Amino acid sequence: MRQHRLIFCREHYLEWFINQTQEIIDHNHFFSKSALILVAVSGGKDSLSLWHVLNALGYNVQGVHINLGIDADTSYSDKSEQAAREFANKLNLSLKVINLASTIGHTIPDLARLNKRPQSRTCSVCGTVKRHTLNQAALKTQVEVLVTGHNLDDEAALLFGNVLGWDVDLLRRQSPLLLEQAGFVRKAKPFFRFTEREITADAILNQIDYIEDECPYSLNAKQLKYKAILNNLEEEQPGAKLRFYSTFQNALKNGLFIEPEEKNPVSDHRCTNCGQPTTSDNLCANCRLLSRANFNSMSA
Ligand code: Q46
Ligand code: ZN
Repeated sequence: MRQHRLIFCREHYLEWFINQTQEIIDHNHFFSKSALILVAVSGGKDSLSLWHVLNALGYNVQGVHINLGIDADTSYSDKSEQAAREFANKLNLSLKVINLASTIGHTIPDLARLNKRPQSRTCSVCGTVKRHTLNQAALKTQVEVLVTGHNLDDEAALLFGNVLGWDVDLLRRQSPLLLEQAGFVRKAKPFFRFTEREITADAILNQIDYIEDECPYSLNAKQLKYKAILNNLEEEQPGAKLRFYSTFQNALKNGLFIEPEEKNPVSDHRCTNCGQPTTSDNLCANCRLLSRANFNSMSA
């Protein structure tokens, strides 16, 4: 690991990884040992490794998986669900599976199509629905915190995209910890300092059976291009990704992009359908997607 100037054998790598995770959680005050934690489990290496390490550290964790109904031909979503279920069974952990086709009547590709979104915008539909569904699941199970397996590569690429567009609202909210506020559960990303490669090493060394297939929609995603750019930079300047992300976080803490007090739109309104907070006067983004899809499928 050139960015840390460290070389480990298997045993010491696993020890380093688990200790680092604990340190990141404590240093950032993510959650306490007594908290009930919901892990968003996709079936990929990041979320399974996160679930594994939190369980090993003695946290009270349960999982939630959303079957998105993606790619009937290659069974991408079904294989992801299977990986999550097998992992839960192996470790005797509790997992709740939410199948979108049964709960809301549409898969993600259907929702995108019925909302007349081009294929390239499927991820934004998926992101809206996932955020909504996970928040709802966390509120229902009354957990204290929802955790996701986002890693440094994800966070740095997201930051890069937000900086390219100078999207101040998104920049202001880009944090590994989002505090609980009316209608929104507390969210944490305990792996935000680990690179994808470091997490893959943990998953392989722990013999975690994760799904290696990529979601078919991820191939066009801008995020992948940003990751490639940052990886090139990292190759030349080890530690560049971590510096880019952590100096931004420090700047945020020091008041960069402080939200004007009068401009806190989140808690102003509630969705008239589901009751979750929204900036709109009527339906939240998730319920707008559903209502358009239902309308268009009836009139098709
Ligand atoms: S699952 Fe959904 Fe991702 Fe697939 S459709 Fe895009 S956002 S790429 S993490
Ligand atoms: Zn709603």
